[in-house]
Amino acid sequence: MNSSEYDTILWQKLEEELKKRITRGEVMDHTLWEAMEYSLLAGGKRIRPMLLMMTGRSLGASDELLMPFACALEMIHTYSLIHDDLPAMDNDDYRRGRLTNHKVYGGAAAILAGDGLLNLAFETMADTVSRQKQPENMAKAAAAMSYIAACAGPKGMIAGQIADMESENRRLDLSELTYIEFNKTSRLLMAAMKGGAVLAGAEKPVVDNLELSAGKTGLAFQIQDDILDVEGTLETLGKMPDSDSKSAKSTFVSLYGLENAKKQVESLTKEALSLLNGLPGDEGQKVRDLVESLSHREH
Ligand code: GRG
Repeated sequence: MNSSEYDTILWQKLEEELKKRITRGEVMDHTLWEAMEYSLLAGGKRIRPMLLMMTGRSLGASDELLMPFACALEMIHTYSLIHDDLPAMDNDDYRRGRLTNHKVYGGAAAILAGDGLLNLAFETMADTVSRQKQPENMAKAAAAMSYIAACAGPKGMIAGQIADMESENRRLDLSELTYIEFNKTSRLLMAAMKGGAVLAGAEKPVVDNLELSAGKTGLAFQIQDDILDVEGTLETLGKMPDSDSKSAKSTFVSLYGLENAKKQVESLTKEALSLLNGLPGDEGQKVRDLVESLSHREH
């Protein structure tokens, strides 16, 4: 199997699993589930669940244990995008190549769809923890859930989001911007890569290297996002470009300049990759390939 076949098969498996988990319940809840499904199945790149699966596989975890966590992480990521797009936050009209959730279903349903996805993510992880028959697996699953919660929560992604909201229309310095983006963007990549390693029961030095690598990957990812905001189009990005300059936001491009920002993406990616050197097998190479590909992504 070549590399792109492997990626396609894993991607399809994830899509099927996500579809299964978003099957709606009662007729009265129809709008809620439709709104949740609208954003979850809108064809995101699935970077976080792919990284969780590949890292966990490389270190010997089973798909059965990894898959629910991969799906939960994508649900958390999707909720964050729905809420980020709301008029009270970034007020965006397009996401994943289609109208944003609130543009289609209205603000109240979009808030609830985000809440629904977040809760479904934790239900999915908690069910998986409680289903484990072997105590070691139960402990690994509980530790992964706790770490993912911390990354997504008020000391992680949400901390980054409030700092971002509060810094609008103010020029940030590099350390403030790095704090915001590390929390907003790196944290869920850390949840993916360290989460996969924790589920595999990997040794501490391996887990620590993955966490560090994911942190750098997230910053490179965010700088690339800022570059695409300048260089991309609605067609290539699936959302409006130039939104940052319209909202007078400080970005890595506005602080570093475009060329230096590109150099930063390169050097952070190099550092992230060197921390992944020891990741074993073909699956380890997949993780390195994916991290490397993010540095020249076009959407
Ligand atoms: C609302 C609590 C809360 C948090 C929102 C993630 C986030 C925090 C805001 C998104 C703002 C943004 C565009 C950040 C840039 C990095 C990023 C997370 C981009 C979107 O992720 P991709 O490119 O998206 O992986 P897809 O759609 O492919 O999944």
